[in-house]
Amino acid sequence: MNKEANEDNPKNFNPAVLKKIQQARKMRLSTEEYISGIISADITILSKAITLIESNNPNDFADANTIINACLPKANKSIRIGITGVPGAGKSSFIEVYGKHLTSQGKKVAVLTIDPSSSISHGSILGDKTRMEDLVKDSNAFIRPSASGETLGGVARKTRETITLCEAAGFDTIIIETVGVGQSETAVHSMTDFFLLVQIAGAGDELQAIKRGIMEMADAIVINKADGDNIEKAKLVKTEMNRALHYFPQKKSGWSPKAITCSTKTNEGILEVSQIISEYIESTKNNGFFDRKRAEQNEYWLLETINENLKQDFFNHPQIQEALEKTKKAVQNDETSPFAAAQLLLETYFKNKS
Ligand SMILES: Nc1nc2c(ncn2[C@@H]2O[C@H](COP(=O)(O)OP(=O)(O)O)[C@@H](O)[C@H]2O)c(=O)[nH]1
Ligand SMILES: [Mg+2]
Repeated sequence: MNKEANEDNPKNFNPAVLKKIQQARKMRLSTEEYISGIISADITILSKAITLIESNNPNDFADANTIINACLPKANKSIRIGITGVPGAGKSSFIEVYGKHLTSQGKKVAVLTIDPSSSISHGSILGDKTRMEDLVKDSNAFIRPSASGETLGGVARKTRETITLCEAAGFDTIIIETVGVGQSETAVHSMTDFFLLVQIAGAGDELQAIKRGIMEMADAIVINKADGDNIEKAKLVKTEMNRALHYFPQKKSGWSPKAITCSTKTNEGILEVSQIISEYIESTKNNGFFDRKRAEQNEYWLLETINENLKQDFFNHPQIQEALEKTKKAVQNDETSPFAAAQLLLETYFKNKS
């Protein structure tokens, strides 16, 4: 064996390399190290802390909660923007251009994604990463895809906690992209101040958003890809959208949403969207809606978390799991009513809860 490379002879190691290896080995930091690292805007530590709060290992829960609680007083000072729209509408492209616009003004931007399907379709995340090439390199931007292998409830809770950590690390604008399928819009809407819907002309899904109730949540709609041959079509959709918005009831925010065209290729309309968002924030801060909405969101997440945990505890209870299988059959065969059976199962659960 070559004596030079022997572990007992570390003199031959480049000290910088050795330090890196030692640092990598020391994966686990103390909660104090995490907290001070986040507050001093150390991005490496921020990333590690997010990984810790995303962990499903019960041994990590106490540390994660300590870190989140320590970050809370430093959080809450950002603007949170939710972005939705069908896959391919140009959400990531929009975030890249808008994000660059914000960082060029000295803002610090964190981009998070809510994608409960990411464990199945890694593609969407990879696509996002490559499409935000410029923003990824920007030292005033931080991009973090959502935790994979999670239910929507799990992803949503962790995203909310990630917002807290990013805010404590000094990010003043948090942008959250949803995949635009399923229920993820509702989750993102309930953790952001401003909700932007990205649409495209001619995809046949202009009306989908109305059907699915997403237009009602939107504070603004951008008709993206308004470039080349598509400009006229996009303008037409804009007019249609503005007409449709007119029929929606007045929003509690006192804000009247509007549709505009934009292109992430030509940057047309980006400044206008930026202005709309600023106006919205100013107007809702002035009329008290901004703070009221955040307080309501906190309450919503409190109840949501209790719901989730109770449900999980109930369905994971060994006695319930066994009884549930039998009860399902009994209910299918009309041997008992679903309501009486549910009552019985709940009683069994509470009696056997340690
Ligand atoms: N012509 C045109 N193409 C765009 C525009 N914005 C995005 N795209 C393209 O549309 C595709 C989907 O974009 P992406 O941002 O990944 O959409 P997402 O799935 O909504 O995040 C990509 O190929 C983009 O290059 C635009 O303003 N004009
Ligand atoms: Mg995307």
